[in-house]
Amino acid sequence: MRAAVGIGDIADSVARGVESIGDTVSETLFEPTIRLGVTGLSRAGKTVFITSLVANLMDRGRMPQLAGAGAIQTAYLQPQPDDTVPRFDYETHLAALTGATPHWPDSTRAVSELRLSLRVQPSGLLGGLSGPRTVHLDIVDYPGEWLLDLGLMDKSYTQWAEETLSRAQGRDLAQGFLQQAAGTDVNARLDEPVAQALSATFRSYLQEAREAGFSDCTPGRFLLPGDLEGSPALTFAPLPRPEAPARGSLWREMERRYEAYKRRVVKPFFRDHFARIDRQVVLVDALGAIHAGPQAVEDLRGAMADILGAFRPGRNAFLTKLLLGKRVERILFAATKADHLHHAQHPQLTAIMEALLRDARDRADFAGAKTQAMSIAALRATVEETRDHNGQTLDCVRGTLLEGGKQAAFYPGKLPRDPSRILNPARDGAEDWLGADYQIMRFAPAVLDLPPGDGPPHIRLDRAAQFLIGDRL
Ligand SMILES: Nc1nc2c(ncn2[C@@H]2O[C@H](COP(=O)(O)OP(=O)(O)OP(=O)(O)O)[C@@H](O)[C@H]2O)c(=O)[nH]1
Ligand SMILES: [Mg+2]
Repeated sequence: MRAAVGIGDIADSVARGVESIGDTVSETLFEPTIRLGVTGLSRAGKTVFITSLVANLMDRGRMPQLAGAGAIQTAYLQPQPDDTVPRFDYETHLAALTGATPHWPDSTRAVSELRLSLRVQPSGLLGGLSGPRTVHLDIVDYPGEWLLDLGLMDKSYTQWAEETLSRAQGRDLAQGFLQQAAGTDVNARLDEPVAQALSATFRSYLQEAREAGFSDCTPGRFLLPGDLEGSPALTFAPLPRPEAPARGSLWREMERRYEAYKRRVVKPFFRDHFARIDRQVVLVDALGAIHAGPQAVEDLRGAMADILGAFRPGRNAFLTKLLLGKRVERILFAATKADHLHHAQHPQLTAIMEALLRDARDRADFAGAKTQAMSIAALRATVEETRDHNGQTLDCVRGTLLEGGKQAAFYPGKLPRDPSRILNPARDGAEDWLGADYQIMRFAPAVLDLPPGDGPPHIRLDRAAQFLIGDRL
């Protein structure tokens, strides 16, 4: 019997409007789908997060904080609903992490998707009466860099080029590109090699700017081209508008390609992926940035504010139209790789994440979405160890070093209780952390000997799952 469909489920599927058109009626009514977006800047830990989450949802022994875990009878992978999106290569990534000689998975460069279906036995009064139901969890992995392109949708080529060129004026890194642009007759007839050379120089400038810690590096596909490498939509650059742009000129063609980029690259991503997300996790390598110094933290703050800005649709006319009132219901903002810190320091890391989130939220609210900040490790690569050092006890972590393969215990430094001690020097442009030093070691994933029923070890992945999907189980 399948009578116990909650009013909430029906209301939900109605609210999901656009998406449900493609679903069959029975699927919409009886088999609710949760679309979970997983994003973060490159190397933030997206692939490891998805792999470990799926493995821990299939074997739930280490998921005590996921309240609905007991109700899940089975979890299994199914073909995803979107035929044209690459499948998230779960098996390969899991084999990398849990094989005999575990290693971190390869970097991924484009959007991918995986459907995990959960057979759930509802609890409560009606639960016992109805049979189990199926909840589909569609997990979508996409680069955070792509969200930064949202700002382009409301901008013409002239506006974008003007802003980009004026920002570049003050930067040493940009001088090569600026000179090349200044030496080009932008109103001359398009000459493809000239367009390509300008675009190539502009792109290396963007990449260097990104590495130097600037976060306003659009177009996002210039940093992470995915499968569009070399296509005309990615072969443009900002140029000053001539008085009277001639037909067939370099400037006109650049304008056309910029518009093509918006129409053929940015818009489909927001329409086909972003606009359909119900729940979102934004992963952040906060410890990596703290280790790299105040400028990296300030850059991270800027990029996170921009990324989170995409979840406040009211600010962008294009997105408001696209979403038709639908919104992301929950956003988890998670510091990853917390296994680099002894748990005694996790509250400090979480406080830094909360401060970053508040900073983004203060400027406008997330249209009613629930938000939470957390420190997690999707795959725990260390164990904790307390050591005596010159009469003091130090809370360390121990693991296998990625380089050399030796075991080592290591003390990362003491994070301040007050997050402003990290964020203020960053904002004030400090060169380094006064009187403090933060270390980070790269550990290899540990060799695992998993008891039946247990997924890979993690830190608070169950709490993260509870926040993201617990209410829907
Ligand atoms: N110790 C530890 N390291 C982690 C964890 N998650 C990720 N890492 C490290 O971070 C690196 C990047 O993780 P990925 O999951 O590949 O990150 P990504 O965001 O998918 O990266 P791209 O695909 O390149 O954008 C890994 O190679 C590990 O070195 C974790 O839970 N613990
Ligand atoms: Mg990846």
